[in-house]
Amino acid sequence: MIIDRFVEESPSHEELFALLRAISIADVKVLIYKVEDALARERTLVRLPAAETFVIGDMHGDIAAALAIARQLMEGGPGMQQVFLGDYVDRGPHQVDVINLVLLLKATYPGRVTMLRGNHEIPAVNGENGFRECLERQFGREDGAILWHLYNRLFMRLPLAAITWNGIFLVHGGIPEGVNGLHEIEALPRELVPENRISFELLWNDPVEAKHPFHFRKGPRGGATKQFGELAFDEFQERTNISKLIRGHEEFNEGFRFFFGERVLSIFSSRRVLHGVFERQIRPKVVKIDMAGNLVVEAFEPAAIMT
Ligand SMILES: [Mn+2]
Repeated sequence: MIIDRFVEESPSHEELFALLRAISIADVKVLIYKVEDALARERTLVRLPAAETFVIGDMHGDIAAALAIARQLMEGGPGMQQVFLGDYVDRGPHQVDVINLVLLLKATYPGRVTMLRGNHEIPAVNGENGFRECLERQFGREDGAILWHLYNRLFMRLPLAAITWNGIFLVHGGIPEGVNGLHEIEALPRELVPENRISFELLWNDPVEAKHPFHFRKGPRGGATKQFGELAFDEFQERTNISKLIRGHEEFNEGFRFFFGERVLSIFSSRRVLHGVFERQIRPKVVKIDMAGNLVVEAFEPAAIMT
C-alpha cells in the first residue's frame, strides 16, 4: 500500500513521484476511504488550532510544486499545519498525482492538514476541464469513470472554509453576499455546491479594488459569480469579527496580491495555468501565519524531478 511505503520509507521527491505514478486503483480507493473517514469528523467551517500555519493556494496539477509543499509538511514538526484552499485538479498535467499526494498527506497527518473545497472540486467543472479525462487515460475508461465518481463523492464532503486561532478566514473564492455571521457558514449544507447560493459564492467570488466603492456586483466569470468590493468586506468583517481573509482562485504573476489595505490576501501555488492552449507562467507562493499572527508570503523551490 502506498500509505505504508510513504510512512515507513520517507521517500525522496523522485521516489514519491514514482510511487504516485504507479498508484493502483485499490490504493486510490483506500486513500479516498481514509480521507472521507477523517472528513466525517470535520465541520463545514474548520476551527484551526493555534499553530504555525501554511496556507496553500490553487495547485492545478503542478506536481513539482506539490512535492515541495508536501516536503514542508513531512519535515515540519507536530506544531506545524497546512491548509489547502482547493483547486487541486483540472488544467495542469499532473492533476491526478497532485490530488493523490494531498490525499496521502491528509490520510497520514489528518490533524495537521485541512483540505478545503475549490470551485474545481465540483463534478460539473472537473468533468469538463481535464480531471475526468486524465483519470480515464490513467486507469482506463471504465475504472477512470468509477474513480471520478468516488473522488467527487469525497469532494462533496470537503469543508468550505476555515478560521485560524487569530481570526483569519480561509476560503477558496471569497465572501458571499448576505451573511450575518460565521454561524451561517458553519450551518451550510456543504454537499450542496453549487445549489446553495452562499456555498457557491464562497467558492467562486473575487475581490476587486475599485475607484468607486461598491458592495457586490456581477462577476465576469459568468453564471451567478460575483465580485466583492471593499464595502462588502468592511461589512463582512464587522458582522463576523474576522481579522483578515486569505483566498486562492485567481492567478497573479507574482503568485499573490493584497487587497483592501492588506486585509485580503490572494495566493496561488502552481507555476502555471493552462487556459485551453494558452499557458500562463506564475511565480508560486505559499503564506505562512506565524505564532505571532504575522502573514509572511513565501516563495519555494519546486522539486527537481523529471516530469
Ligand atoms: Mn478556483
